[in-house]
Amino acid sequence: MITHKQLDNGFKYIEIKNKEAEAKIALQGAHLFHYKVKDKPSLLWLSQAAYFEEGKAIRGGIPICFPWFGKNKDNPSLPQHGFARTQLWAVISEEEKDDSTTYIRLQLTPNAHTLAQWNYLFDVTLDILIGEALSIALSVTNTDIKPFEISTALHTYFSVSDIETVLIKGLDGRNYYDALDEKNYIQRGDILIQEEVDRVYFYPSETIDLFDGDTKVKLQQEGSNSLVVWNPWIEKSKQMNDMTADGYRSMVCLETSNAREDSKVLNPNDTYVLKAIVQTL
Ligand code: TA6
Repeated sequence: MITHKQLDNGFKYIEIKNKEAEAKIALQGAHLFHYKVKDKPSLLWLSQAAYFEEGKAIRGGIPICFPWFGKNKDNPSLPQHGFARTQLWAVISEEEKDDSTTYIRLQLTPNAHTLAQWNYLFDVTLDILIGEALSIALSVTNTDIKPFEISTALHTYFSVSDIETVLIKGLDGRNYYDALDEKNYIQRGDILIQEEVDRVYFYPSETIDLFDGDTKVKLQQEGSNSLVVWNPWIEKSKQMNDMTADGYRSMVCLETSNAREDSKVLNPNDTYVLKAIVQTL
């Protein structure tokens, strides 16, 4: 079942329920903020203090970062992670493919606001498949007559039972950029998080595994040569109005991206696809 809903403040979202899974997608940002497979815990983390308001990104789920990830290189005063997550997207397709798979396609095209921040013509779509697995694919086409450079992310917040006991596999031996001290390192072994972490890993395995007790979450990436790992920990959380004091303990971001050196230049008519498939095993 696909239902279009609205909060009292006018904030619009789509609710999806099928035999295998349920999900919620906000039209602002094409933001998937809930996904749960039957008899399994919610896969995505959502802050208890998240805003559901026009112009504010939702803290949790899968924010879409486009056309830049992090700070804008040329103008750091522009909004972090680009405008896609606070723009209203259009639903251009919705279909119940079978009783356990639902498909939604959303689209973002330029308007006065996007052109004022980034003077390029583009066609961006997000294809979401809700079923036993979650598939999410961001397609960017350059519809301009000049090339442009993009850096994007599916900034996925995973829900975990206790951050300090979680293990992330698939990054051993990879180079990473540490945004906290702005230096480069090589990862040795699997990742255990017991402090603030904000890193961009390059050339990760195609499959990243997140171990949380008996639960294993498998993340497969396509079109991505970088993966961001982030947890704000205690002090950074205090600086965010949409994080509760202990919210950081139940989340970790594993962000399928093309960040930093992995950014892409698209010539006119080029299309770039960034995709993540996630499944709880
Ligand atoms: O992906 C990691 C990161 O870039 C961090 O540096 C942190 O700022 C985070 O994203 C969240 O950004 P936001 O703009 O949503 O507060």
